[in-house]
Amino acid sequence: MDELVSVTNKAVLDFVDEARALAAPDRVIWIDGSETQLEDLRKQAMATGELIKLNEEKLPGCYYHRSALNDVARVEGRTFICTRKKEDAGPTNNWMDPQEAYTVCRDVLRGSMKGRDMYVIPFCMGPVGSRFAKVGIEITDSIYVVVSMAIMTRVGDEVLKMLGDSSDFVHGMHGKCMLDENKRYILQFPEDNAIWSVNSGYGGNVLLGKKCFALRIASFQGKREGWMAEHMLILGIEYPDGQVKYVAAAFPSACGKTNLAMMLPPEYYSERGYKVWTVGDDIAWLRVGKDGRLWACNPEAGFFGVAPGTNAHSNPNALACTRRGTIFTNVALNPSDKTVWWEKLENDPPAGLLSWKGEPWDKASGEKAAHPNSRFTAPAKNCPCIAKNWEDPDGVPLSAIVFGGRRARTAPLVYQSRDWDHGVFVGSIMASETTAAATGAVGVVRRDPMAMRPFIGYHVGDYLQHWIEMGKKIPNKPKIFNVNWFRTDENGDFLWPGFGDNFRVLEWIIKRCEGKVDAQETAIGGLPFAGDIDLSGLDYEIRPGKKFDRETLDSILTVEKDAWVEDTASIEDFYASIGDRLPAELRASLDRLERELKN
Ligand code: GTP
Ligand code: SPV
Ligand code: MN
Repeated sequence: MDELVSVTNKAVLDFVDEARALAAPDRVIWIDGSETQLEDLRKQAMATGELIKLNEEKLPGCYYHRSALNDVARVEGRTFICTRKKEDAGPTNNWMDPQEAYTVCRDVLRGSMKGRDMYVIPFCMGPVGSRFAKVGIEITDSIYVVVSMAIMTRVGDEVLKMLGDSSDFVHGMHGKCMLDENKRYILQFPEDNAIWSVNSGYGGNVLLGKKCFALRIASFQGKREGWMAEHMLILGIEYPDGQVKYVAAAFPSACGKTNLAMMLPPEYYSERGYKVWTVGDDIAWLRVGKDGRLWACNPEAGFFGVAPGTNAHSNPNALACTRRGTIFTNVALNPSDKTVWWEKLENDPPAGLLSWKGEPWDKASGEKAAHPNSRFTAPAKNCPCIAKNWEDPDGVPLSAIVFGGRRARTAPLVYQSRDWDHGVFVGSIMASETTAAATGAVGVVRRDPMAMRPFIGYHVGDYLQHWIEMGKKIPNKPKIFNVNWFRTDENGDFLWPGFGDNFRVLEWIIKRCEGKVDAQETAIGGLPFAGDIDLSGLDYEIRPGKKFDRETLDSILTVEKDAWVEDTASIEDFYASIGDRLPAELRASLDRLERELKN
């Protein structure tokens, strides 16, 4: 028997009826957002082993989950943009004809929820009631998805109330089905405001509010409506005098957004009263404010963060987020006291760990206890450094936009673009080594414009053009920079200390925005004079016996012409793939770069 509900929105009811007729669940359960209902669902999931309750004293309200072994990351190869015209999906996306896509998915979903419950999750991206917030309805047969969406977004009756009788919502249809990876499909229909996801139960494939909606569908909406949806963290830097400056930064998956968003400034700075406040760690919706500045909102309500590497030194704030009300996925489990572990959490793993696969873990085997893409799903309100204004419907005004990839060589520690259009060029030529956040090879350098390659819901050339057009609408533009925390030496050791010490680079960036420091003009843009990066109190060993010093800093603040000439060849290939939708402004910037590298 279905639960009795009094939903009157015809479009929502039709959508749910259609899903019920197709998937044939035993019952339909409407998620109302109440703690009582969520607790009941967690209990059901515990009974089947889908969730394991963790130690209530050490990790109150926390749960452990393992996904299927074949289902541990986003699947870019099986993610499609289903526009009516193939050319509108562009060269960076897989494309499927919408009619064919619906047919394929219907065949997979048909009868797939027999013997299961179907949950209807009304969710809101952005604070409920905000004029910029957007509503989705996600249908799913996974309790894991329900409880995760309840952390990552705002869910329940208040969202339906906000929607009223409007049909302006994203139709999200998810079914775990048989978790068959050969029939796994993550389908976005930007022209229909719809997302269909089948045969996965993991993260970005199934928490439809996140990458599928807040980036792929929203980027398409933003192009139409004159705003932008970007893969960016948002942070505020508080100065000793109480002023706060905001920065948004786009780094590809697993390239340091959560860490930068929650960073603790080095002691040298914190002692003087500098602080960092988190507004968001993964997604930013950007709009031009009435004051002519660019304003950024975080549409999410939680953090879906990479667990390995998170510890009391690298990111104490992220660790603090995970101490209550958190779901851990694919980390290692300590069954004796029901706590969790992952690589680099502490130096010594406790004895008797079960690996992310659920097997006794043998440290000597060389296998990782936690999957490299294991994650925590934690409420944003847990974050000790969450900005007081993080839910302000207007967002926060940006002083700077920062792009950055994971590159062992070529890209210097930091440089500044000459102006907005050149900044768009700098974002468009971003390249980064692939990581475990998506299936496939790790460590392969690929072009990843604005860290959005897997998330642009339309043609990349049109997307870059939209960036150029937006620049014309922002009278008081943020300055645009590029950073690279990941330069390595010949042994593969990181040359730059990273993490909290990245504050030193942020400080230079804000000084540049305020015209308080000079830069050396080069072919790629403005680089700092090494003396202007404050190294006070910095003590970092690149490897035992080799300390970071001024010389190391010089080495990552130079433009290596040979490497850049090699890079421009690969940029030419990438631009050629974009074809005639490449903005002329970007072509001109590449020509200028090539010319200046010859001098
Ligand atoms: P997604 O959630 O996939 O979008 O990832 P993210 O961009 O938020 O990356 P996150 O901050 O989780 O960092 C991913 C990995 O990069 C972790 O293993 C971190 O330890 C490592 N990392 C983050 N910041 C730095 C840094 O400044 N230097 C170095 N060397 N590693 C870093
Ligand atoms: C990313 O891959 O950029 C993530 C994780 O933030 S997921 O939600 O799985 O996309
Ligand atoms: Mn991300």
